Amino acid sequence: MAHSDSIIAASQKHPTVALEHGQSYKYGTAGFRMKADLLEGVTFRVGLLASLRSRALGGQTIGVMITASHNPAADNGVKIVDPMGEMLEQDWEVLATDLVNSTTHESLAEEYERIAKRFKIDFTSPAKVIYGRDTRPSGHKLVTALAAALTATGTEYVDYKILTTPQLHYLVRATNTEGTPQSYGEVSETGYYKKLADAFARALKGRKINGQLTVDCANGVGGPKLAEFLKYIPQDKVKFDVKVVNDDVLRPEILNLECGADYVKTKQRAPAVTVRHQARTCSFDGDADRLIYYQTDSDKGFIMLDGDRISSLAASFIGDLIQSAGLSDELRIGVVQTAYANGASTNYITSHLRLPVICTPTGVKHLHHVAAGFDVGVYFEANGHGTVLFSNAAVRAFRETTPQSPAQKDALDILLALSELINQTVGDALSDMLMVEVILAHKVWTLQDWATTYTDLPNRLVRVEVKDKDIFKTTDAERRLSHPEGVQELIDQEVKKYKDGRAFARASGTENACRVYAEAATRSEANELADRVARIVKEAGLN
Ligand code: G16
Repeated sequence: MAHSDSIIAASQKHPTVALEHGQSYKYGTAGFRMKADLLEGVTFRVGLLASLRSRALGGQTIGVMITASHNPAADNGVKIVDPMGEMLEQDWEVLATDLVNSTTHESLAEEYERIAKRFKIDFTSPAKVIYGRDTRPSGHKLVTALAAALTATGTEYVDYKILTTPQLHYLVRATNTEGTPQSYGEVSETGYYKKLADAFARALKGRKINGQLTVDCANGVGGPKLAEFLKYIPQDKVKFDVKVVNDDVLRPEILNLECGADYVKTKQRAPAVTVRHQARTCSFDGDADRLIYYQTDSDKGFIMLDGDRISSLAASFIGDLIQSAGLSDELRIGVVQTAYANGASTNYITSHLRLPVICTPTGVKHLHHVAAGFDVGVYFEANGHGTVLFSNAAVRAFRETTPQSPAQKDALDILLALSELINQTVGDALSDMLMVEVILAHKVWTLQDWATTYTDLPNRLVRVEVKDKDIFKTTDAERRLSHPEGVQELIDQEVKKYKDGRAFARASGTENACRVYAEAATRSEANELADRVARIVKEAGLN
């Protein structure tokens, strides 16, 4: 009973709140995410689990991130990051759910001991946790609860204060690889900036970035962090003209409000404050792990380059480089998408780029896992969340292949720089933005050039309020509903009526709502199909 007394005493100061309608807490796609005032006790308990996880893994450092990303300012969330910077292993999500739903302080301590016993945890061994939070004011209270759990369990910890989510992922991996041949970078926020700035300059290889880039930071943590990063760019080598907008983090109520990547993608329109015709613009979300590019144009209207576009741009550029580097026979490239990927993008990647595409359920943890099976695994959700993973064999080949020509040397140098520029732990808006800028500079492309690679099928995403989203269960990588019974058949009947029609409904993993996606040959048909499917879901969700 190593920590029971201290856990019970500390837990009394950070109790959980019973949810309405007897609902229970669930570790979902993005950890626990909900109204911030429900999260203090939850965060305390997540601290207990993070400590157990560290001890179970021989004292490796575990991360905890406090953020509700694209959700409204009143929400917050807490999630655990595994040693190599990946999302928490799925078996442990269940343990997190059990621990958080313990009804009393005593049963919480018992559950903690049970997990410790199951994993043969030695409480005399060290445990280490590092954590960060986004700019939400509620983060203060939550980190206090987290620190109380770490103290109660004799866990060493470092509070990195305000960070983007991908920065915390970087720091976890950097900490666990420090001093090893796999060292991921200096263990500091500065180390992250230096690594990215150096790789950015090397990947550009003297190519010029074409004109100013406007960056909408969703009034979140990405604003101050981007401003900080820009100071590290070697001015003698790179001219990068960035205009930062929506970077007010002092008024929490405007976080993600009518701006940011989620707003742009869902509404398919630019935030009012960035509307400047012809400006190359991109948006981060509230914790800077999603990225969407766009431009408003008097002739063509609104051009949006979402996660699917970033994915195909990266796959085609890296694929060409691998060919120029003479490595196409050695390295396998693949693309991972979700059901939200526009049908035209999937078609372009398979038919034009001739690369394999695998579809997984929503949630970067699913995509990341599958992408890691390739030598170069490109994964992006349509919402702009994603990255490109390089296997050890790929990085070794970039580093050790002896070039036979200047062109081959260039390709190998750029590939190596990209493998350092692109965040290997998780989707990272800042790192992805730099990757896009590098590719556009090499291709000498404008956003219009990029947009002409294929034509998106018109599509619409709708959020549907339902009584209990958990009655909606899916199959086939979320492309079909298995429950409530009969609902999928109703959706199928509607889809059949539309040319190039495709639609699906799924329960959100981050909000108490269902999402409906529809695409069809024309905008009005896509809208109509989305409305019809949303009505079916609304009706089914009344019970
Ligand atoms: C999180 C996940 C993403 C997912 C998104 C929306 O993003 O990390 O993988 O696409 O939620 O999920 P859902 O539709 O299930 O609510 P973020 O940026 O909010 O952390």
